[in-house]
Amino acid sequence: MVISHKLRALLKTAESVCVLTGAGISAESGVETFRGSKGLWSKLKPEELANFNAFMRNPELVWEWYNYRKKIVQEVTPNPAHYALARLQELVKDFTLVTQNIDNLHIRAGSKEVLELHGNIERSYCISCGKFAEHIEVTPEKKVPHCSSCNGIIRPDIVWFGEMLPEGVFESASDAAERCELFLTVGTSAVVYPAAQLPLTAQAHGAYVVEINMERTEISHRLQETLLGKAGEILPELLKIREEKKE
Ligand code: BV8
Ligand code: ZN
Repeated sequence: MVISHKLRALLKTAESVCVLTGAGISAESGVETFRGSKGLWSKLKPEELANFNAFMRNPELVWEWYNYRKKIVQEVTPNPAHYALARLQELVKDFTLVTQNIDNLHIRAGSKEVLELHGNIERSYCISCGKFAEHIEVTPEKKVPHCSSCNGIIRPDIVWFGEMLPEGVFESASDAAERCELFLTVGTSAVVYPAAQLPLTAQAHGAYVVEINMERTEISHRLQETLLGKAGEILPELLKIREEKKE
């Protein structure tokens, strides 16, 4: 993999860096991605599951899907890509990590103040009173958890299609994209908006935008550089260049 002089120089000097991650960064941990041949969506259609109406129509099915994903997520561990970003955050003064993932792996790898655009599978809340549910047990008989205060239906704290992103989170992510010198987009097919807008915002504000992905995406042609390969191999390489700066 060839790293350009420009990227090498920025890795040594940049003091403002913004990173957007997608499902691809968790692939090497064993978490399925959404699109692509073996992707989650190949078996299930997002409109059938990841939207509020589908949930209200069939909460059992949607809970079954999220419990299946929650089980996987709890069984896997962060991979070198997650750890490289957690370490990079310690070396860059103004560092913002924005993720589309709901798998909690960045937090488990030690990243701080992660901007979770699409929520987090470890959190759930009551759709009637909004109370966050602590650790909920979904028993086989009671497939859909109900609120301990008002008995309302509990839903995963995840942003479904057609839903607004959490208050203020996308704004903070856009601010970071606007002010950064270096923007990395890692492991995302860049088809879901408004998340996919962030690399383009960074680009429009003069940042050097680098894509790290297994394949080219819909925005590759608009970016300065695409490094094709595994995030778990490439990100540790980029971190090494930053670490050299320290000596
Ligand atoms: C909103 C639920 C506004 C959580 C998800 C028409 C055109 C444009 C936009 C729209 C449109 N119609 C509707 C929209 C808006 C819609 C959208 O963007 N739809 C797309 C599909 C067309 N967006 C929304 O609805 C958003 N809300 O816009 O509200 C609004 C305005 C007014 C009033 C009300 C609302 C909400 C978006 C959030 C949706 N939730 N999922 C869950 O169950 O997880 S989206 C889902 O896709 C996931 O959350 C995931 O995060 C997201 C993006 O997927 P990726 O992370 O990119 O994963 P993917 O598999 O696609 O790609 C992985 C990549 O990694 C691949 O390229 C692969 O090659 C690579 N890879 C694999 N292995 C590796 C690797 N790379 C590196 N290393 C490896 N080892
Ligand atoms: Zn309630």
